[in-house]
Amino acid sequence: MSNIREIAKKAGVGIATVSRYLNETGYVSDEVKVKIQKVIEELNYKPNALARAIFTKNSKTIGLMVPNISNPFFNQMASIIEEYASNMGYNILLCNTDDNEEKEKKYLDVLQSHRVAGIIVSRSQCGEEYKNIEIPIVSFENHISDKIITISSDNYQGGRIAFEHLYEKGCRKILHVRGPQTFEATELRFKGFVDGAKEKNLEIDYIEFESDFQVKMLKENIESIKNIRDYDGIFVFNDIAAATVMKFLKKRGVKIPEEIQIIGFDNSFICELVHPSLTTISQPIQNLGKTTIEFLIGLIHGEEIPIKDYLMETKLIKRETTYS
Ligand code: XLF
Repeated sequence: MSNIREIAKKAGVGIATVSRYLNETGYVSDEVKVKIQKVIEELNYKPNALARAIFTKNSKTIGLMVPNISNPFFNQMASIIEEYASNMGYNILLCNTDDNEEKEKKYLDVLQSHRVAGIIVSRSQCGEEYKNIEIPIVSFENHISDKIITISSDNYQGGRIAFEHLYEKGCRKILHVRGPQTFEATELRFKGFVDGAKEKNLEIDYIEFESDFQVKMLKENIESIKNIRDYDGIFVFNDIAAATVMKFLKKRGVKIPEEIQIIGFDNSFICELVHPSLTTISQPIQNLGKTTIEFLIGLIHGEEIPIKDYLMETKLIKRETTYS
């Protein structure tokens, strides 16, 4: 494989000039740039990214940890982040943690050893591990520490909106399918929903899902509900789980929305793929993704961004699983 010495020799310039050109660390005239670039292409030279990262202190690579790549919400979020990062000259190293603490810790080590310039972590299941990390970090949803920016939707408000909608549409026997208790976002949705119900002196039943990443697991959970026809409204903690609940209801011959109205959370593309189309609470995914990556790149470039929790508004998207 060709190296920097050969490039310098073939281009008739010094090694230091080639290094300045490759690492963008100093002046190189336009004429010399063209010469060097021509030789690079002739030799099909590929710079050693890791060596360059150590030298320039910016690998131009960002670690993106997602909890569940098969959830439509997170694959949509990952592609928004990837597109923005790429436009800013950054590459993404994607890690799927499966909401597993050990996997997250392992990826944290891997990302650091690859000298990433910064890390975005979604729904983190760790805390301590982030304390001594010096590279910029932005957290999506779970709050890790007061030294790390957290970005999320206003999940509490979303839970309240979901309750108000079901109540307004006449539901009085309501079931909530709650997310795992380690998901801060879905716990807030649950709290907002229950607080709304309390104001109307209504009791809410709930069952808890253990995860959102295996449809099979969700299915087993929902199939354990025997008395589903006792309910006239269901709020499910996210859209992928809501689609699973809908499948189960239909299998039991329940008419949606005539017998049971149902509402999800996210506004991911599956809302339009299921039948009837799913009413949901939208997370402003475009804005969440863009702000997360913008903040991270800002921190990498040394910008002063206030370290706090940033909340983004949610809103009701009415479709066919609730009355219009
Ligand atoms: O972590 C929460 C639960 O699932 C996240 O925002 C999601 O709603 C995505 O589907």
